This record gives sequence, C-alpha cells and structure tokens, in this order.
Amino acid sequence: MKVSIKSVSTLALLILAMPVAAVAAGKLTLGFAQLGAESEWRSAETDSIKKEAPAAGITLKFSDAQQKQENQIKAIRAYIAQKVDVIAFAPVVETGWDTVLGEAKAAHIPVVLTDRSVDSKDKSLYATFIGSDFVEEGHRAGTWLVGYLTKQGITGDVDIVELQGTVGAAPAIDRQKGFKDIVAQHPNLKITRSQTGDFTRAKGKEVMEAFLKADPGIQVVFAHNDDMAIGAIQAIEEAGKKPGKDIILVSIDGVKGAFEAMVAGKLNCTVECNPLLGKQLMQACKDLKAGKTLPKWIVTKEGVFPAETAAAAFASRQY
Ligand code: GYE
Repeated sequence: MKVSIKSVSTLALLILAMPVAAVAAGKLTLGFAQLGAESEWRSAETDSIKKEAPAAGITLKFSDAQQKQENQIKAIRAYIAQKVDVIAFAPVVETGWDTVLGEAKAAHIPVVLTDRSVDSKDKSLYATFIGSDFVEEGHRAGTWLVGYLTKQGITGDVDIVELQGTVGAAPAIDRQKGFKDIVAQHPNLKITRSQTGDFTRAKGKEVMEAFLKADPGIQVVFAHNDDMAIGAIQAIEEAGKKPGKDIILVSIDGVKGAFEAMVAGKLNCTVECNPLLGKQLMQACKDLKAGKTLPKWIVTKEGVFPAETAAAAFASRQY
C-alpha cells in the first residue's frame, strides 16, 4: 500500500493532538469509596455525589463498602491501580488508613476525606477533609438539652442514655466528646447507659429495647444520629411510653425522617449535619487537578432545629 507523506503527517498530528483533546474535554476521574448505606444521611450524601459528578463533567467510579474497612481499602487500591485523578472516601473508622494512604501518595493521587476524618499523624497523606465539626454538634445537642430541661423546670437528677454511632468512627467519637463536655458542666445530668447502635434504625431500636428493660426511669435519649433516634422512638412506643413527652429525644443529622418525627411530637430536637457535599467535593477535585493546595479542613455550616421550628423548616429541607 502506498502511503502519502501528507496522510502520514496528518496521522502524526492527530496522535499528537489526542492527549491534549482528552485533557481539554475535562476527563477528570474520581474514585469514591463510600462506606455503606446505613442511614438516611448516607443515602443523601451518595445521591449528592452521584448528581454533582456528571454536572461538573467528572467521571465517577463509585463503590459501597457495606460498613467494612477492608472493603474500603480494596476499593481504594483498585482506584490506585486504575490511575484515577482523585480518590475520595468517607472513612468508616478513624484508624488504620496510613498504609493505603501512603500507596495513593506514592502514586501521586490526591485523596479527599469526605464527611469523616482519619487520625493519621502525617497530614500529608491526604489533601483535605470536607466535613462537619462533630465535637461542635455534640456541644449543640448538649446545650439544647440543658436549655430545654431548664424551660421544663427539671432541676433534679436526669437519667440520660446514649446511642453511639459506629465504634471507632469519627462522628461517634467526637459527638460523644462534645456532648460529654456539656454534661460535665451540669452535675445533675448523668449518662447512665451508652452503647453502639451502629448508626442504623434497626440497631438503635434493639439497643433502646434493652435499655428500657434494664431501666424504666430513662428520661433522655441522646442519639448520635437521627436513624437511631427513630429506632429508639419505635422501641419507646412498643414499651407503652410516649417518645418526645415521657422521654426526651435529641439526635443529630436533620434528615427528613427526623423532621417528620418532630412534627408528630416524637422527637424533641435535631442538630443539623449537612450531607450535601457533592458540589464542594467536585470543586475540590478540579482544584487539585489544577495543582492548587486546599485548606486541610473545609468545614460545613449547620444549624440546630428544635421541634417547635420543625413544621416551618420542613418544606425547605433538601435531604
Ligand atoms: O451522621 C450518620 C451516618 O459520617 C457524618 O454517618 C456521617 C454520619 C451521619 O451514618 O447518620
């Protein structure tokens, strides 16, 4: 076959132009290792990421680790092997990430911690953490409770039970700490029982059933998320008591289910924790791809919603 010089040079030009065209088309790939689908909050976060990636022209590879750290580590390793541009993940627990983060760093792939942080001493192992101040959320729950008890004229000893999130997870550790800080300032407040409900409704209910059997005098439930509070509400009702009246409940997240429970008078307060992180995450990916340095913590802004504000706020809730 005779190949003309002209067609050879056209071909060469095309080959040369290809990588440039691929970059110009913004083909940035994000590998997101989600931790699971344990709560309404988590579903809202997943939806937000799946919606905002295509809107930002980003190709998303998504995996669900079903609340198992080993699955998340496998997913991260797969993303490294696939040479994605950015890796993001919501660490199911705080510890045990240094090795895999070191592998991502060696492969020059920036990592964005999304909604939960890690306890790594070496901060160069990740580019940024986008998420809430969980200690502050615990403070807000405690501060609301103190104000509510005062309004109700309750000054004697108060029997509080705590439904903890996943053992070793940043929001469980920090929300407990924040709430305890407030409790410690009020000697009449006593946390009498504290157990994990793994951030799910089913386990929240199960643990609350056991608590109610062991202690009929429970006055307050502090749940590390709304789903566990909703599970506890079911347990309280099945035990023949009125949630929101016989037992005060305060939880964290601000999901629709919590607003419904507040409007029905069964939940007394939710402290907001915003799961709609998709947009900020996509922006962070673009910034990192462009070689920018990001702040180590991009803090999300949130409020507190006592039951009396629930009906008015409900219509404008986005998750
Ligand atoms: O509060 C809880 C979820 O990591 C902030 O995880 C998140 C927490 C959220 O399961 O509902």
